[in-house]
Amino acid sequence: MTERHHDPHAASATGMERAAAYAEAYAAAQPDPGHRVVTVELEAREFDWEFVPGVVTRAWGFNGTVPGPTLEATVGDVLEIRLANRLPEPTVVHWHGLRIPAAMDGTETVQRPVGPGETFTYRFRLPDAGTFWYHSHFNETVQLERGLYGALVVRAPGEPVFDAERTLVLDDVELEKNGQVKPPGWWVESHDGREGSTRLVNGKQEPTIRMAAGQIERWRIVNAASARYVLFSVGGRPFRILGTDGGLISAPVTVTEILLPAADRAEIAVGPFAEGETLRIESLPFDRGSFRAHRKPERFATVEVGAAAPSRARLPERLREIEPLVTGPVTPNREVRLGFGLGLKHGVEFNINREQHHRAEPVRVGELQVWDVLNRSPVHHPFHLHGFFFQVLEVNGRPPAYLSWEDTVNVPAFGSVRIAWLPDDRPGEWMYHCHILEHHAAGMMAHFEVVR
Ligand SMILES: [Cu+2]
Repeated sequence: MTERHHDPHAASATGMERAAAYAEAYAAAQPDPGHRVVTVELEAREFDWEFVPGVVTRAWGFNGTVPGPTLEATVGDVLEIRLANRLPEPTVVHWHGLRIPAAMDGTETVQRPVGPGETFTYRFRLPDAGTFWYHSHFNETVQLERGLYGALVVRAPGEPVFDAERTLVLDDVELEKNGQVKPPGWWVESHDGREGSTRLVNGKQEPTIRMAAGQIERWRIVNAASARYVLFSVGGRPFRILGTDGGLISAPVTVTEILLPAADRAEIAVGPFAEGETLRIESLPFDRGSFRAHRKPERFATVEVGAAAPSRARLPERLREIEPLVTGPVTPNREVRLGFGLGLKHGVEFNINREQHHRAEPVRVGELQVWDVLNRSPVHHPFHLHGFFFQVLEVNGRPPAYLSWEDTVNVPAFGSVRIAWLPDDRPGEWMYHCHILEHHAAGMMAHFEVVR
């Protein structure tokens, strides 16, 4: 089933205007002195993939793997991605978490979808270090579920040193008896979003990760699942949070679990462990208000700790300084109400401010935005803002445990999150939406313009 939602509130920019904005953004994308242009060919196509060993699934992905290749570069580099679409349907690629020009955001709002057999080049300078990801932003409930996503790692000089680094892209997939990805469903799935029973790390079902005893690793975790919230645990052991969506936090925070809603990222320092230990990487029970509850831990992978190796890891007390956008009392200038109704098309019709595919008020460059995101529904929603980082001021009226830069935040059922963000000079069409793909498709999203 191909879901092409009619979206009456999308931008009304003409093809000429879009082309001009694209040409301007392309020309402006120049590397910093001493930096380079990292060129990547990405081919979106269908291929055979074994999510489960011995079970052949027709997947959709980039360059024949799920996830697609992990793209790596340094702040100040330009990334140039030449996308070739060999799928039987259109696609676009969204650069999730990147503060790049609107014309390169990779949505149907800012570009014509790339048709089968067509190519499109994204080109932008990388402004921030962190763990990001790229994914289809077209017919998402099908295209992401089949594997059209990958990680993007941007480094900066002077980052903390670890013994090893891994990128763990979490996902789940629902396979039918014949091994093929189950097409999108209705009712329960429209409410909960798709949660597959086959849990994946880097495209493989519950793999084994081998670590050396005595070492500390930096793990970059991306939750690429359509809907699943992962309450991430490594055998219940303490680990340190180093960073979130928008890069490093001020100082490491020690926890035993971290909640990763759909689309969220975290960077953590893991270890040291002792030789011979076996630890489960799992999602602990978490109730997000879905019909299908998670009452038991669910395994994503297993860590096997081998012989000891020397450690050169050094974890500084301070990671970087983050200036708060808001320091005193503040008056919100927008309410974003996440709501729902019932309808025939999707079953549960999720909306924003009572409107599916809402058209919201523009914001002006340089004017501080303080938004109350209010959840008027009995399920949690991961709220995602395209193209800009925000700081979370309050969750259900309380300040968060630490200051961070985010592009995705969980808004608890019947709860609220207050965020602050500053539109820098990147005018154009942007959006915010729930990152449960079924909710997004049903219309829990808003378009808005950043204007000068
Ligand atoms: Cu949602």
